[in-house]
Amino acid sequence: MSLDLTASAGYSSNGKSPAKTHIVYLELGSNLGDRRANLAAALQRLREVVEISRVSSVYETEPVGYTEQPRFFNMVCVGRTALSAEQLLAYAKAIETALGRRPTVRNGPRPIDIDILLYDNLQMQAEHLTIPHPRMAERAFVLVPLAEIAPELIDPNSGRRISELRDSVPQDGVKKLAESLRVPLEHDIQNSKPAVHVRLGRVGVAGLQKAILIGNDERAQWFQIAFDLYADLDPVRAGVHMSRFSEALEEVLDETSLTTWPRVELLAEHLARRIVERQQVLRAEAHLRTAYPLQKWTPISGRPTQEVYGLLAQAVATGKGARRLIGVEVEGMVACPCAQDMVHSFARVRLREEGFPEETIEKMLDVTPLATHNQRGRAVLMIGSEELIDAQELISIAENAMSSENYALLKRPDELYVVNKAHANPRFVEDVVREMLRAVVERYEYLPPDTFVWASQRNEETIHKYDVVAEGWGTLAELRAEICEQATVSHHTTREEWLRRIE
Ligand code: PH2
Ligand code: MG
Ligand code: MG
Repeated sequence: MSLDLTASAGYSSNGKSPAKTHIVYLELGSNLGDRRANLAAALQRLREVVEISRVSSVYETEPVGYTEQPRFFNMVCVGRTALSAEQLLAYAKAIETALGRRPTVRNGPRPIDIDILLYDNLQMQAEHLTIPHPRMAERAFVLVPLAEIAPELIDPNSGRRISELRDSVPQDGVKKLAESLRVPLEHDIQNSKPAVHVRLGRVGVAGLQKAILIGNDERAQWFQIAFDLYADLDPVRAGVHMSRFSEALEEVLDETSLTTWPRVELLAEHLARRIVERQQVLRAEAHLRTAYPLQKWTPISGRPTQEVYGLLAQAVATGKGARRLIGVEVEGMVACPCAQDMVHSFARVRLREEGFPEETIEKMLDVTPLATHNQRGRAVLMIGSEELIDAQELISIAENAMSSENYALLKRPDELYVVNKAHANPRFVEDVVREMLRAVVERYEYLPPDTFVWASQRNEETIHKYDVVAEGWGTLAELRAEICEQATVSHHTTREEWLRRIE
């Protein structure tokens, strides 16, 4: 099965950014505070404007110039930037200040110093900025780390290679540290043995949030998606590597084209498969949830209104393959048939007491909307299929299964319409779920018998302090047998069973 979500352009997590076309070499130095942490913090902030491609080792160096000060940690890095040299200088100064640098004597001690060494082949001399850096050709604390990452680079001033320049200066005050910014970790605790030898079915991260731009040039939209990602865990492994879940997510988003309108179920499947590989586990799960806004019109006044639905996807993958579900969550209005029937009887009694003839009473009861208690209901409808199922169709099936749809915006004539509609279609939670199942069987006649369906309804009761709930599920084969042939089905395949049937 292809996981390509189509076409060309890839996903974007941060919209469009300007092309980073200038190559810049920077030198970092620190001789106050936690020098390694200062270098790391400066690099981290620089990454906001420079796409850093290489960093040198860290060197401990004798202070040059003003020598009555602590030894420096120095390093250089190279990257691409969209900023001009002046903009980059201003940005570097802002980082220095943010990291605690205060004005002192020239060449005095500082928590961080960020110098532009080279900017493309630029040669410039301004009051506050000279490029190439005016003293770089004589400074071993610059040339040694620079030659480490770019020995063949030509200094535009002298026309000489950096490695040559390095060889022309004494290097005894410059010592490479055994460990640069990373300190080696001695133990892989996660891969050690746990105290108790038992398999865990689900270990992972829940509520991981990510904003993703989905769509193409004509229609693109940001979706704030929440991810729950799980792996199963061998009895002999102490833990999963939690960071690999978000890494897997980043990788999958980088590789996946999300130009087609939300196909979150494919994203879920791709993710579950990737987690199996990255975590080296037998089974992984991905659950996604996002808001799905649709443009609707109010029923009578025809006003445009944005209605927000829930879009859900779940996938399970093993080494052998994957299965996925797409689903929707829809709010609507549900009127209680039982209370309405009591109101009906009561109204008849009252009308008789008032002396109306039976025939008139029947007519009145027929044409007058009758009171009942109504609730805000929430339907969830999910389909497990290899086919791509249109979420909007599921939304309309779920919405139509309730007494009435509801709206964010209603003018008074619309309100009357909704109230009348709900009272003309009273439903129990059971009715709502059964209607969803029936409508799915009718709508998806073409889908194979192994297709899975799951429907639930939860009503926030107004006459009670609790909610009422109904759920139904099964394969299309089972539901068709029951609904179309009134057959007795002894067991309905559960979601877990269906998800486990991976060839
Ligand atoms: N920076 C200076 C002056 N002297 N000496 C060493 N070893 N490292 C430096 O980064 C450094 C220096 C002015 O910025
Ligand atoms: Mg300097
Ligand atoms: Mg400086």
